[in-house]
Amino acid sequence: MFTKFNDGIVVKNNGKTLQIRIVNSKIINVFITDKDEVRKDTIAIEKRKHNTPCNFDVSENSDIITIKTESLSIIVNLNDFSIKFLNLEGLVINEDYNGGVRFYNNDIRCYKKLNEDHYYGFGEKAGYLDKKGENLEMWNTDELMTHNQGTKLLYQSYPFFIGLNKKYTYGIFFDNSFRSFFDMGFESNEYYYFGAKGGQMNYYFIYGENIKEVVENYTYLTGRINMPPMWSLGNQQSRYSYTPQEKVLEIAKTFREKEIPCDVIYLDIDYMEGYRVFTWNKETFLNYKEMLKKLRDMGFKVITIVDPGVKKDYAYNVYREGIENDYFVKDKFSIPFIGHVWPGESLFPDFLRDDVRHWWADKLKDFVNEGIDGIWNDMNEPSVLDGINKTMPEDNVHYLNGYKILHSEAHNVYATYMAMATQEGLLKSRPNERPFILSRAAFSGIQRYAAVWTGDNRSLYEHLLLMMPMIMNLGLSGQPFSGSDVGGFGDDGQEELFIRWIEAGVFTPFLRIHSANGTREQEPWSFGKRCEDISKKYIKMRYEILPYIYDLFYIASQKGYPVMRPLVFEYQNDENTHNIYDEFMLGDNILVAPVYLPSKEIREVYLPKGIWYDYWNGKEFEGGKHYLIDAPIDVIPLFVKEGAIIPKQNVQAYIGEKQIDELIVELYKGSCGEYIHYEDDGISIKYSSGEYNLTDLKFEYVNGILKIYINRIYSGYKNGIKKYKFVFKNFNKLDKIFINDHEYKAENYVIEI
Ligand code: MIG
Repeated sequence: MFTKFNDGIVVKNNGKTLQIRIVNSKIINVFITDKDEVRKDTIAIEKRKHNTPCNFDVSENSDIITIKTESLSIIVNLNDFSIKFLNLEGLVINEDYNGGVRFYNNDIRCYKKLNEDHYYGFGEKAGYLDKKGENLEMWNTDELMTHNQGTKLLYQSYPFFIGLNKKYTYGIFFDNSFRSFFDMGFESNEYYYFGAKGGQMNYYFIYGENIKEVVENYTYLTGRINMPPMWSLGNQQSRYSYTPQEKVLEIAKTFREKEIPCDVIYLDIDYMEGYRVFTWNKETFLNYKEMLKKLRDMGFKVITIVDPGVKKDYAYNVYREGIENDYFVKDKFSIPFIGHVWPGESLFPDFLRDDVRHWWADKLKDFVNEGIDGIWNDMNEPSVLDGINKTMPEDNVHYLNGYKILHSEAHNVYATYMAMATQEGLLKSRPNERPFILSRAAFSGIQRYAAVWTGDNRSLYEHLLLMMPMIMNLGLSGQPFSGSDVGGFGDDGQEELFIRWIEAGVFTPFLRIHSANGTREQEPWSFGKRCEDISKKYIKMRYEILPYIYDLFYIASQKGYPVMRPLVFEYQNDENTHNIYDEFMLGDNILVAPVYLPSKEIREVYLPKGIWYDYWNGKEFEGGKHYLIDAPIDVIPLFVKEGAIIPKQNVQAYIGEKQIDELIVELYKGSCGEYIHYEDDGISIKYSSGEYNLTDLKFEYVNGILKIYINRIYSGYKNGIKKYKFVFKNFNKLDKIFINDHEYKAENYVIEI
């Protein structure tokens, strides 16, 4: 009945074909079709040169086929192709409901039994952390009037979720770029389903012993972030728009004068000439080269916005080249499609085509060569202001790998292909530097090309709260590098709200202050001295804990783990954590509990099991309980786990201002602790050929004796740390301290070596 191949099996029955591929022992690809067609990957799947061959056995017994890998059994019913996944103990982890897959013309669905308590992931969705009981939809959408908690469609699409119950965890990635649907127990308490308005029933069942492993396996499939340039982890300032050039320089200077660290300044759409991409406004940015040089001299990086829409204007070379070479997306009559965006009538490069991406990359290269450090892609859903449903018609025509596809299929991946073109352009300009791209729209796999932000929020406390589950679910969906417009984009910023937002924002992976035109100015000093001082305190703290944050990006690049994590990611066995969306973990050592209500100087905090130390005053707490924590306006509740090791460094005005030779290592009391610290030059791609260091820091603490071990486990980077300063937190009794078996005396709980 079935044919066995080296990566799986194919079975045909009742006019349907089922293909099961064993990607590895825990990642199983299921493809079912009622047509004569081959399975297609979307851009989400990372192309790998070497897929590790995986052993599996297949057996057939009347109507049942059983496939066994080292971790799973997959049982297929040959009558209806329904599938069950079991672990090695024989526990059913996931099973089709009522026959599983259905095809209704242009609507395909896969029904599953609903046995899970929680569903996480789905990328950038408003609402809470857990999506059980909701119906969700994936269609990249520019919510023009700014979104709210209930908004269904946002800018990005990640057809991926994680199911959790008391006994197991798994993920499902539905590799389909059409408009897709996920009904997670909205319609029924017995089943859930996912489906799409077209394309293929092509999904991956992803097993993991816990959420961590599911995310690791999901990102094995869809790829992991490359190390970002270190400056992109610094503080970034934006506004729609800083114009003219003198204003940009004034903002930059103010940061330096006030000694508020800042690495990046953004130029929003008004720097362009009539919103023509790759041009500069001849009046307001006449001397842009001089401005760029001055910014560089002050240690600023510059990121400009680049939208996809190319202005229809015969006198404009980008438009002419695009038309002459036939690079734009076409309508159903094969005529280049024209839609209204910022430049007025505009055309949209078909980024799905290789030749179009190379062309765009060349344009971009010349543009950034003049002194631009990174690119911000906006309006790339693509948003069309006068379009039906805010975008282009679904029967518009694109070409992918030489084949015609319709916009209904290209829509959700358009931005990711644009990010790919942008990455190519930045690398053409500076082949040895790490590119930085910020994108508004995205599809699964975007982490290989760009960071994202959560689009047009508002200056409301509700939006400060909302950014937490959004960034956490993005992290669980393979995108570790995201942030929100700090202070809020729409509506006028307010002093207290800004303070609370910056307090939380410095612990999010991407830190950028941004606000809309016409709203109240929103720089750290715009709301008076109190706000300026508190903002400065927290932005400085961001620069202090940069080694810790950078290490988390290293882990993200290796394992796909989020930088900003929901508590359930670390404490899955503690059910109290399962839907906490107003606290988060920065890595596995720091718990952050932002205040997100006005005039609140106290907040309730849940601490998971274990011992925790209040970051500010060292007070010890026993976890597994809720506490009321004082949070005066300049304090965000922060807790550090027992046995934590936190690397820090001295504050700089911007990253790279000073050569940093010293690593400050804070050890928090516990019977033991271990931490791996990563270093490289922070800017070049040399780390990818081995120019980095890994240092294992470890301690044991028994009967007042502390033994520390520093062990260089990989050495490839020469300009690394030369000095360590150990700081001991909460160790009330330190009789003897050894570092690599030499005894040291601590002065004021500090040792420098
Ligand atoms: O239609 O470029 O989300 O960050 O400032 C508005 C102007 C277009 C939307 C982005 C926002 C940006 C703004 N853009």
